[in-house]
Amino acid sequence: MKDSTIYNLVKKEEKRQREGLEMIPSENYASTHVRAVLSSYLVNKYSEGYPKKRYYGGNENADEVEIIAQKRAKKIFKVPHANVQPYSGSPANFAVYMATCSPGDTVMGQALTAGGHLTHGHNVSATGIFFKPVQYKVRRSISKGEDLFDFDEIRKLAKEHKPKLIWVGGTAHPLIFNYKKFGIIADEVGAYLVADIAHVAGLIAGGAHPSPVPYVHIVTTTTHKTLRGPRGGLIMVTEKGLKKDPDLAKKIDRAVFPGLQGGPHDNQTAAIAVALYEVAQPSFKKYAAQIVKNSKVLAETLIEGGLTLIAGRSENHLLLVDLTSTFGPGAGVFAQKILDKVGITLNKNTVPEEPMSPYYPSGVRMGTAASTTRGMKEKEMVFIGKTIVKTLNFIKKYRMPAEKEKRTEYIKNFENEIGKIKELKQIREQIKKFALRFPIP
Ligand code: DSN
Repeated sequence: MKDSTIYNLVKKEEKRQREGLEMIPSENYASTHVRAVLSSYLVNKYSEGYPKKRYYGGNENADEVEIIAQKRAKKIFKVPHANVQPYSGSPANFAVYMATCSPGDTVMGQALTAGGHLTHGHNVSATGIFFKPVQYKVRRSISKGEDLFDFDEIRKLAKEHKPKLIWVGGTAHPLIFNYKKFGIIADEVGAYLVADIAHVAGLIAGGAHPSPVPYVHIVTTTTHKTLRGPRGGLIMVTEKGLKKDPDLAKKIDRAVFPGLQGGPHDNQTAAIAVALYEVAQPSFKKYAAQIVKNSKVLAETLIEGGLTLIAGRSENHLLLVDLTSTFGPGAGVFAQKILDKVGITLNKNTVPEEPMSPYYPSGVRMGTAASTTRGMKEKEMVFIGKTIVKTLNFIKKYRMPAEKEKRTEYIKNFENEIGKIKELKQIREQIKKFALRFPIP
């Protein structure tokens, strides 16, 4: 018995992914092996507990799978403890709060609108509701070579609020994180320091980026972004973490289960193990290096095309375009929509000191992890960058209304008008032809 409704939608999604360019920096293409294991018989199993200490029978294979996933994570990231059970990044991060804080404790993280993450203490997230968040920001414009962070300001905030926990890591941060400087500040105030490396885990694992491990107590990550695995999460405890609290690994494990989750998703654990096997191959090193090279070339191409980038550069897999000076506040909406029309998928994003809101933001965020998986290199990045610039030219005459109530109508009209532009249809065909030259796994 086949559910043709869902089957057809899955096939349509496959076509969309093949014929378009995935430039959302948190997306990637998992290998066929990862996808196969995800739909294996492990999907049927219940394994509450940890290997050799389960609450159900029949776990001899699930135990081995989880032990292998743990071993591979520890070896790749050079840590003494890894928990591979978090369902994804947000539960992984919440488990860290459970293990290290009590409700109401002060915590500190990079503001979402400044490139951080919801779970680093944003006010609408459980992490900002059950804990007392202090948020640090970044500078909007810096000179060449400068860091986006103002470390004097971050130190001042930490000393004033004495957080129990500090987060370093973000989702829209185009530069390498200076984990060492964050480590010094955390030590000065006696806070736990957690690196959320969800975006750059693959770059760290592949040796293209420095590791936070010597400077932080805990590391969390998702497994599906630059790490190129299934959707999932990892929490790792470092030697520094065990020195601060010898029970930290146990506390993390207890926070994940039974604190927050029930049975682990064994099929997901197996797929994480497969992804980590792939990460350990020499080809992954080349992949990680190529992601960064591609991102730099894409950044240069966009700048040459007249666009403004936050930090003026990219040092990792992503770049954040500030559209305020070129197309006005809120232009991220127009940019995402018009690029969707030509088959280039990226996301609207807030910029530091965002003048509008997360729903009508003034920037777009894009990345190179997925296109690099397809085998695209510098030459292809130049083509993509030029196509983005050419396409964005068509949003020149639009300005997001300042009055909120006028926006829905205005955007509808914008969509109608761009739907009639012949050149956009031609660009869509070019992108399709180009994308099909680079197969997806
Ligand atoms: N949604 C992820 C991202 O796009 O960066 C973060 O959770």
